[in-house]
Formats: sequence, C-alpha cells, structure tokens
Amino acid sequence: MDRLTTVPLNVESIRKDFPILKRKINGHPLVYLDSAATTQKPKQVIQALTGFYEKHNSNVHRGVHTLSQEATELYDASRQKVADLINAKFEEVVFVRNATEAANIVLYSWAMKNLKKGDEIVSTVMEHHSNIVPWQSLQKQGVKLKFVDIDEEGKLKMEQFSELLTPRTKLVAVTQVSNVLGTINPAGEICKMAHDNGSLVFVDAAQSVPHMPVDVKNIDCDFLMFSGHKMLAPTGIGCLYGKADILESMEPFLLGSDMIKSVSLEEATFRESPWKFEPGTPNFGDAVALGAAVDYLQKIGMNNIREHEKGLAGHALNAMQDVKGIKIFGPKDTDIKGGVVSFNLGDIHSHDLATVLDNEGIAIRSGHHCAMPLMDRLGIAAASRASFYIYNTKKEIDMFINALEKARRIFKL
Ligand code: 7TS
Repeated sequence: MDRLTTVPLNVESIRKDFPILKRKINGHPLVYLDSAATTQKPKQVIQALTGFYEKHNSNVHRGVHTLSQEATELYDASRQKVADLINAKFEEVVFVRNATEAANIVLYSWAMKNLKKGDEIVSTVMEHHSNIVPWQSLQKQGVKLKFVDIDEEGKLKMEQFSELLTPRTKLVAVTQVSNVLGTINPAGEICKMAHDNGSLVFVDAAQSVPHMPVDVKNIDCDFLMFSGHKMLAPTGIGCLYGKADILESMEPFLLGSDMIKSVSLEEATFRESPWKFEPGTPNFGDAVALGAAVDYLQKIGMNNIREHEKGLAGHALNAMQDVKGIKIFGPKDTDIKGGVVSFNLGDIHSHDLATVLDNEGIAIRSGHHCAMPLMDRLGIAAASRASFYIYNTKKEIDMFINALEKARRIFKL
C-alpha cells in the first residue's frame, strides 16, 4: 500500500479486543486516556502469553527437546517481528526489560568506555528522566552535558542544537516524541547534523514506535530504545536497537549464563549480539507476547494508527481551547504532535483534577511525568495529561471535555 494512503481504524471492533475496556470505574464506563504511561492489552496478546505457558514453555537456547526448540523458535520469531517493525536486522534488536534498561546498557557498555573527560553530550530539556539521568552519571568522569531549549510552541530550537554541536560532542540523546508536549522531533535531521559533526545519536522512541512508522535505517540513528508495555505488550519487555557494527564493538554489561561462548576457570568469551547483551534466562514469555502485539499493530498499520491519533489530538486540541482557564503545553499543529495533550486548568492541582476525572471513570495522568527539567523549563510543578491510542474515540474525548467543565464548576473557576 502507498505509505501516504491511510484507512480509518475500525475502533468499535478494536475495542472488543480489549477486555479491560468493559470495566466500570466509579459507576462509569472506563475512559482510558493514559496510554502514554502504559497501554491496555488486547486478548490476542493476553492469549499469546497464556498460550505460550500452556503449550510451549521451556527455557530457550539450551535444550534439544521439542519444547525448548519451540520456545527458541517463538522467541527468535518475536525478535524478527520487532526488527521488521523498525526496519532493523535481527542481531540489532536486544531484548531488555524496558526503555530505561536500554539506555543503561548504552551507558555502561558504550558511553562509560568511549567518553572521556572533556567530551560532551547534547540532549534536550524535554527528555524523560530515563534519557537524562543515565548520561548525568557520566559527569563524574568529566563529561559535560548540554541541553537544547524549546521555543514557545514546545519545539526544539534547532539553531541552538546546531550551535551546541562541537568537535567534543560524542553523543546526542534525544526523544523522538515528547511524553509531555507531544512534540515530534525531526529525528532524521538531528541524526544527519550529529553525524556530520562526528557524533553518535541515541533516540528515545518510547513514545514513537507504538504510535507511528519508525524506520531506523531511514532515521539513521545509532541507538534507539522503546518499551513493550507502551505498545500493547506486557510489562517487563522492551528493546534496544543498535547499529550492528556498534553493538559488535561493545563489551557486554551484565555477565554470566547464556551470553557466553566458552568459559574456563580463568576466563570467558562472549557470544555475538544480541545474545551477549541478554545474560541469564531471558524474558521469553513476554517477548513472545510482544511479537503478538507487533502483529496486532502491523495488521492495523502504523500509518493508520498515526492518522487516527492525529485526528484525536486535533479534536481534543480544538475542544480544549474553548475550556476557560486552560493552558495547553506543546504544539497545536497536529503534523508535529503525537497523541498526547498536557495542560493545566486554572490553579487546580493536576492530582486534584485527575481525582475529579477518575470519579467520572476517566483516567488521565497527573504529576511531573518523569520530566522534572521540562516542568522547571515550563515554570510549573506538575501538569495533567490526556494521551490517546487505537482504542480511543472522539466521543471519549467529548466526555473528557465535559468532565473538565465539571471540574471548573467544582473548583469554582
Ligand atoms: N522515554 C519516554 C519518552 C517515556 O515516555 C518513558 C515512560 C520512558 C522513556 C521510560 O519508559 P520505561 O518503560 O522504561 O518506564 N513514560 C511514562 C509516562 O509518560 N508516564 O508514565 C511513564
């Protein structure tokens, strides 16, 4: 299919796949607007998980018996599905627990070895803590961190980015989509500028891979991370992508068990990527379920998912602008915004607002969203956030807007 041709999602049919959406919360139907924190799971994924344990469970990469071979085949097949989703090679996809663990592998196995006193990392003020805190730890070995600011609209100041790149910049660590502002950053352009400068790029794709087509070869990033639980899969499984030659050049960070090639009492040699980064018995059950999640998303089509969320974000932004006293953070242009709208309503604390909405059955996120530096930059302590996914409807957004109006009345705004 032409990449630009999209078809609308059959949301009614999709919703039937998600058992939790039948739940009532405080006497109301659940309106789940917190998918940026974690998504709900369709029965296809739940069944893949239980089906694995009912029919195929056995440890991978170590047995010759039938079950072990089946488990290994399913585990490998899931890795290939993830690789196909992001246009990577099999050996470039390392299974980890979550995005945060992926960043830490790059920290311990690449950055700590390759960065020296005086080297620099360029990141941005809109990063999730998982893409700041690991790099901060390099400061004790003399590495300097620099941050690209945002403009009034919540977009990265690209001119400033260009100015911050110096011959000392060894790494650029940037999110593809902000979990607070929803800003879609020009990841490809950032990689091009960084590479022209001789710097590697680490892309945080926790909020992009679940929501839009992501092609690592096209972006040309060196590393990329994301979490399965934000894309219909269970918790405890995520991915680190790394370019094959870079992963091959890296020493493993955790040692022991399945990642070795041979061991004597004196020394060990390690297997190649991805296995050398997956020590011990891996989380193959959840990886198999992640494969089912990828199948589910691919069947709908990542372009179609992006268009659906764009429509929801546009609908929400239009309606929210009419709510008196609201302040919306991030771009209003849906071409550069994912399905995330953060805001504050008058001086109502986001936790209070989230509680009022919860009474109506509506789940939104409140707090600092693990982006405290961004909160500081915006001059706020916290924000509310509605985030959308394949199972959300414009009707649900209207219910959310009505609940905001109710909150205004309760708090006498
Ligand atoms: N990067 C981004 C952009 C994120 O949004 C998150 C999680 C992470 C990294 C970390 O992912 P984890 O799976 O390792 O925890 N973001 C959120 C959020 O916005 N609300 O709850 C978790």
